[in-house]
Amino acid sequence: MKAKVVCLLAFAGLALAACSAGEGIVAVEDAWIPAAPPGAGVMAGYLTLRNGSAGALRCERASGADFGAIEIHRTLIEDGQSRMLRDQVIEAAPGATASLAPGGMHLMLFRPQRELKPGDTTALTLHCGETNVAASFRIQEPR
Ligand SMILES: [Cu+2]
Repeated sequence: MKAKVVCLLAFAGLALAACSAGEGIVAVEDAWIPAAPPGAGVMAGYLTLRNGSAGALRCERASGADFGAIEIHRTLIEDGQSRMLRDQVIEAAPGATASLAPGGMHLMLFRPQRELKPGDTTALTLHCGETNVAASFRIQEPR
């Protein structure tokens, strides 16, 4: 059984995360959330997950105190129509990178519990089997 690893990242955009000894580095880069109009019931979260560890990462769940619920979605364009698939899994083989970006996979962040303005940050955790990956997401103007 692999030990539980908690990775902490102080600021979005930093490349390094601190992990417990004996595990490789799992790093979150470019973790951001497009700003939404005040009162919006849902926001989206994006990040790049770099798996420098020896084991595959498979993240099936995410959590964060600033949201009522979080799902992992994938946007699909079919016949010019955009729709979202739920219950997606973020996967990264050892040495590989998973990207969540506009138009593809994203964290769907329901019911913000406080107003999140550009420049604010919010802490989210990806739950990847025995590994929890925590990252600070920065609220930014939409790209
Ligand atoms: Cu979605």
